[in-house]
Amino acid sequence: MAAALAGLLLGAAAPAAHGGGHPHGGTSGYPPLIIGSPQARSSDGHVVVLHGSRSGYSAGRSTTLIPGEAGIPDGGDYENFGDTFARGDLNGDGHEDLVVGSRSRPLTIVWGTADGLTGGGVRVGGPGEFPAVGDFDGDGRDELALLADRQLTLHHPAEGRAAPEPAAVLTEGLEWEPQTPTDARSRQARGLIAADFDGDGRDELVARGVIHPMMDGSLAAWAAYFRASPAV
Ligand SMILES: [Ca+2]
Ligand SMILES: [Ca+2]
Ligand SMILES: [Ca+2]
Repeated sequence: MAAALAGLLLGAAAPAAHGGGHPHGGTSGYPPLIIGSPQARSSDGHVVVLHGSRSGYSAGRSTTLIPGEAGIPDGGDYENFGDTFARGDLNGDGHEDLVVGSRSRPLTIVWGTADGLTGGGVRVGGPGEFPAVGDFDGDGRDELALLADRQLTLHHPAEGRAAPEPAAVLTEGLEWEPQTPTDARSRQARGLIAADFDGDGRDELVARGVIHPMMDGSLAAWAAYFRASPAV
């Protein structure tokens, strides 16, 4: 199951921090804590991974993921790397991977290894898309879901370290789709969460966003629940 987008704020150096997660490895006590800082480095952004120990976290036990370094693709200036993220084992190798979003660039998958998130990265999806990772078909393998302003796309599990391929557009044919060009322009995605809400062993998705402006100039929020089980 993905532990995506659970909120946690750590200190002034983490302007956009998300955390939580599940232990893996089983011997180090506290699980790794992921902190996205999209405003860091003059808005190029980075992600800090705090490695847990039995006594908690310390700044001395951390890794900083920076675009252009250690095999992570470089998105250039103002990438806002770390604006969103989700974690899970996307290629089924037993090591947790991290999907990192950006407002202005495609997302990046940073591959996990036995030494942590050191396997380099690959691009996936489009700019500003929101990621979530979960086992949506209950086969024991994680899949990636990406929410754009106008559609929600499910991806196949990754093969090796290649980018996962799109498998299905979950919003295709739904009334959820924009009905007019005006709707299409005004609809904005704001977040995507994967969790097993009904306890059946398969993860569901909750997408949310806003539509603006309404006729009176106000902002309307929307949310959609996807109990997705297509073959992927
Ligand atoms: Ca993996
Ligand atoms: Ca699955
Ligand atoms: Ca479920």
